[in-house]
Amino acid sequence: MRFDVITLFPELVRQVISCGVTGRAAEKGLFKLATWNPRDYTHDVHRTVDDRPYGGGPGMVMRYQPLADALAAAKREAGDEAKVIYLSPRGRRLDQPLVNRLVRTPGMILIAGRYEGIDERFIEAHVDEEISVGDFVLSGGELPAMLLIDAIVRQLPGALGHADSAQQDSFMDGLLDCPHYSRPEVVAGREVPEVLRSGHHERISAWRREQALRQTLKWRPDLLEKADLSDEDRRTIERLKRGLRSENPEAG
Ligand code: 9D3
Repeated sequence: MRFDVITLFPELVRQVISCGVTGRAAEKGLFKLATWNPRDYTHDVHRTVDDRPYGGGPGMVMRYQPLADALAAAKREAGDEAKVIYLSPRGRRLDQPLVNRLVRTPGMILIAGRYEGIDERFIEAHVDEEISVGDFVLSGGELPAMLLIDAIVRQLPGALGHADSAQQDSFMDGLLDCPHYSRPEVVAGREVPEVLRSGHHERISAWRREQALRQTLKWRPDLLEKADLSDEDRRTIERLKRGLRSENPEAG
């Protein structure tokens, strides 16, 4: 897999991706990252990448030509088939199903914008897909591009030390995770739940499933509508709801 990122801050993207899981995956050769700076494709002495918006208004717009020339350079290395993705506040919201689809593509060219955005004609002419990371305002597309790369790379076979962590992530897909504990057995007067020390693997699995349902009911009840639930899960949820209501009679 390869990622080509078109960005005014290539060192930022490289530094973040070089850390942790993504850094080790790069060392293992699981993916390649190349960056392309539109500023390197300008022709004026000031190396101008932005200009004032037609029609007036605040802020600046990224110029078409440096972006198009940076993209052409990226495509010469990535290949003409590489999908071009623009990280954009108006795009489709990133979620795990979208990540899982992108994991199955050989690579992509990511466009990270700055200022108020990029010239619309660049999007019309060159962009295949627009992706947003959520309904809040950021200063540019670099963090969203890094976030997307991180989410994809950790799904690549061999990226995680623990062989089936990614598998387990997608297995648990739809529910929040259960709580985790490590040594010592007692800390600040709080004990590790007894069942986790019992060595009884069936009881541990049942406990973790119930905890996952409990966390989801408490923090993200909306997720339960789409989650893949067994009849046993549904009975557990009804029992947990009765428990929650007696703790907090105001809530649903
Ligand atoms: C005043 C209208 N703003 C649009 C919401 C202008 C604007 C703000 C921030 C235009 C671009 C940006 C920079 N944001 C991104 O490049 C971006 C982004 C984001 O701000 N939120 C969530 N996902 C993304 S993906 C790229």
